[in-house]
Amino acid sequence: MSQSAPMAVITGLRARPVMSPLSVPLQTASGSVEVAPLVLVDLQTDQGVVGHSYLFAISAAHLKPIIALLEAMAEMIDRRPLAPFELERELRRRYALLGVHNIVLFALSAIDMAAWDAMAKLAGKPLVSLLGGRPGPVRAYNSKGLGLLPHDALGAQARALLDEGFGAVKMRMGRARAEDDLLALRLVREAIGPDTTLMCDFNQGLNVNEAIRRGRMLDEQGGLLWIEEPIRADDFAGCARVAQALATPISLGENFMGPEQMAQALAHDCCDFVMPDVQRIGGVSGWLRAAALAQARDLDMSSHLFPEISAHLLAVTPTAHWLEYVDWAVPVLRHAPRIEDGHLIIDERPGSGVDWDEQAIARYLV
Ligand code: SMN
Ligand code: MG
Repeated sequence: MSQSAPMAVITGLRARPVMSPLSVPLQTASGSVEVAPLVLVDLQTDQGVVGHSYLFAISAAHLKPIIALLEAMAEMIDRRPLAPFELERELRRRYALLGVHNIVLFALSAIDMAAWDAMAKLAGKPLVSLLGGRPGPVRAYNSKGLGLLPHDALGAQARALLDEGFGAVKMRMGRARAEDDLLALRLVREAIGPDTTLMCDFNQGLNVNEAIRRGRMLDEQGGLLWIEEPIRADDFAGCARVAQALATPISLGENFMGPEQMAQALAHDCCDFVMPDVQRIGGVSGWLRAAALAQARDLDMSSHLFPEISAHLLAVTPTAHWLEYVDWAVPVLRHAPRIEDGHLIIDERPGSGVDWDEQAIARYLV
């Protein structure tokens, strides 16, 4: 056997808040995003390698509590081996009484992602290779825009999003009147042509009865690959009633809080497609378990936000479906993801695709 390098040990964690400007503001049925509040995490090791990850805090008000959690966890894992599954077990044990949920899970996921990034950098490989896959193209849709815009702005924005190199886009729905969503759908479809893949997202904006009523109208109009989060995301029984009633597939998952909650949701047969979010599902480690749950039920699995690391993960996901592309972290990244012919191209650089542009960070730091 060849001699292997000694196991790296964690020596510190730095979490910095930035406000990253969006190239296209996004208005949804549950609030708008104009600037992305991000927490940038650096996990230091005794071998000089630093692992990176970032979190989306949703609102600037949540930056401080998330950073406080990260700093508390940093003390718990100080001097521990750089072994993500062990870190996860330890942190889950320490947070059992508080509950491994929501922003606790965000912080845990950030540490996990940074630990995997550092391991890949130490191995000199892209994360996808460390996980048993290969770098290459991952099919992606452009999710940057098509918020609840005025009708006359939709066509031009849809075409502009495709012109960035994509063959698929997602539009938001949940206007006060169903007829206005249907008109928006017709206008976007006219602008993108019959063969472009189109998804829609209600961001939990409806109740069960209204979701069934509107969903039937969308079924009739046709042409949507999926209807995302029509109702409250954790009402699994309600989601199951909606999915049962409609022909268009229902996609859920950005609010699955860890693989455990995903399993509970799937036990209700509440959706046709899943799309976990790497900061809520438990980072790389949580994603791998979620991918097995999706595989066991033969459910197509897409990603939510975080396209840089999610591309590596989808490339090793048995039922991989679509990567959601947004550019929200691009202002602080050294390398923007490369998009070609409807795909994000994972390149050969070691790590998870997250490296900082320190000059830009200095500009956006809060
Ligand atoms: C979304 C998520 C987070 C912020 C804005 C919009 C949306 C999506 O649900 O799936 O992209
Ligand atoms: Mg969504």
